[in-house]
Amino acid sequence: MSDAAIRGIIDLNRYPVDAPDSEQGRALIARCRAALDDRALCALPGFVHPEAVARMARDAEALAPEAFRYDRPRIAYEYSEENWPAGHPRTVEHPCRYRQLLNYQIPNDSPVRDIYLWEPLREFLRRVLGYDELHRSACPHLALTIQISGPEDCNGWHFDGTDAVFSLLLQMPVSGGAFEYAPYLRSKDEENYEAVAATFADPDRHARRPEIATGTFTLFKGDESLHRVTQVGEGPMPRIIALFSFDRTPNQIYQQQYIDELRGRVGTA
Ligand SMILES: O=C(O)CCC(=O)C(=O)O
Ligand SMILES: [Fe+2]
Repeated sequence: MSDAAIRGIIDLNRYPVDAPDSEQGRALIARCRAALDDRALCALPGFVHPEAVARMARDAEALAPEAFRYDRPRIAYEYSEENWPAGHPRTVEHPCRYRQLLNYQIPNDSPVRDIYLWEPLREFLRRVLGYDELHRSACPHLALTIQISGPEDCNGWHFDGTDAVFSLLLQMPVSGGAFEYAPYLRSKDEENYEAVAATFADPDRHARRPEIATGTFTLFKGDESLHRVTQVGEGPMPRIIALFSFDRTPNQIYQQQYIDELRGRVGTA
């Protein structure tokens, strides 16, 4: 990816991701880190130029007929074999419906992939998170995905299974489709089920709804922060968001993890 080509996509004057050791680059990293520490979310508005955002949204809509349809209630947690009492936050199911373009369906020459594969961005994110290593996911399905949500689609309350999630909002519907979250609601040591239940019951009181404009690149601590996307309203424009998957260990393939887990369960691993 040439410098000029990436400059046509990312606003590098505003966000000097490619110069992490410059004064401005260091300041940007510090600002992102402070936002993540403070509220589990760092939004970089105008990260991608409007024309590039519009093209990405158009390309995604053109591919939408091929996207996979998900329509199955989910619980907020990874499934476990423990039996939780009815009504416990671990058993409550939330509607979850959207279409998703999987990694292998997104063309190699698309600008969302240019962003994902651009080395300076990976290095920038690694520095923001303060990790020794940060790798692009090797998953042929979920490394880079685009979610497309039309009327009545939504993403139910959940915690992510990965440390950090990176997204780029490409299009917003006329109504609904808001991202809501409760920052650092749980930690590695404290599940804080009462607060989770309270958030399910009264999101207006317990969750935040940050204004996120299209073209915003967002870093989010989704593993510790409960979040959802509210139902999209009627109208022709779907909500479209690109999701970039990175991991602290190399060669992560989500499907392989599931297969390994299943093997572990039936004792043939
Ligand atoms: O669409 C969003 O804003 C968030 C998506 C999300 O939470 C996820 O895919 O895990
Ligand atoms: Fe999530």
